[in-house]
Amino acid sequence: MPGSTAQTNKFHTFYLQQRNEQSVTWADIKVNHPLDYESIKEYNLTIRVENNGAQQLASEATAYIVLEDVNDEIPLFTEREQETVLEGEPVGSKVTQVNAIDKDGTFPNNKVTYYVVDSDRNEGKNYFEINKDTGEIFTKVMFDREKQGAYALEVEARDGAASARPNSNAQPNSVELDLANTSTHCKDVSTYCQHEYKRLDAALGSAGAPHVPVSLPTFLSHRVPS
Ligand SMILES: [Ca+2]
Ligand SMILES: [Ca+2]
Ligand SMILES: [Ca+2]
Repeated sequence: MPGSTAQTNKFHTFYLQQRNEQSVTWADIKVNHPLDYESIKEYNLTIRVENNGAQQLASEATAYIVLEDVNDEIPLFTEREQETVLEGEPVGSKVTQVNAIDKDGTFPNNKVTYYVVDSDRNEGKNYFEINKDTGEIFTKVMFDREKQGAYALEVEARDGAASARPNSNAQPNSVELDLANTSTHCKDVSTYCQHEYKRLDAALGSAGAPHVPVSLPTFLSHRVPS
């Protein structure tokens, strides 16, 4: 019997299918569509049985259905940023901190670990390192703006269990983020800095699209050095 809420089967998430075995009638509880732990974790179904006799008799029972979490959510970065680091700063200086959220309901399906992407096209991989637990990014070299003024860095967020998504080959879910880092020596000349930022924006607009089929927030933050 459908109740008044989703948890009590208002939307016919579950249905009963009767079958007869020898002289016993069974009722199997089946689902009409896939369930999502992140939306509803428990259901509470009222099941009613009636006879067909002249005097109608009936009784009701309650079935509690408790879902188990699977690793179906992908970590997503909460922002996509450009950051600056001053040239001449010592090795190990903190540049920024990235953050990704995994909406899975339980550990380790929602445990996020960060990596610098180890690919040839990742320009920044030799210049920055990332704390795998916190997402803090640090410099590995001392920068010289006259040699190179900006670096593109790709970082990855990965969750902590084999994926339950189709075609995942039991690998964790992961997503990559392109980050533009610029080394600058113009801390006090804000007009010049803004010009530099605009130039970076333009570059990002054309070439900075995420290269994985996962939607990232298009929010791009500016932090003009003060
Ligand atoms: Ca889910
Ligand atoms: Ca996950
Ligand atoms: Ca899940």
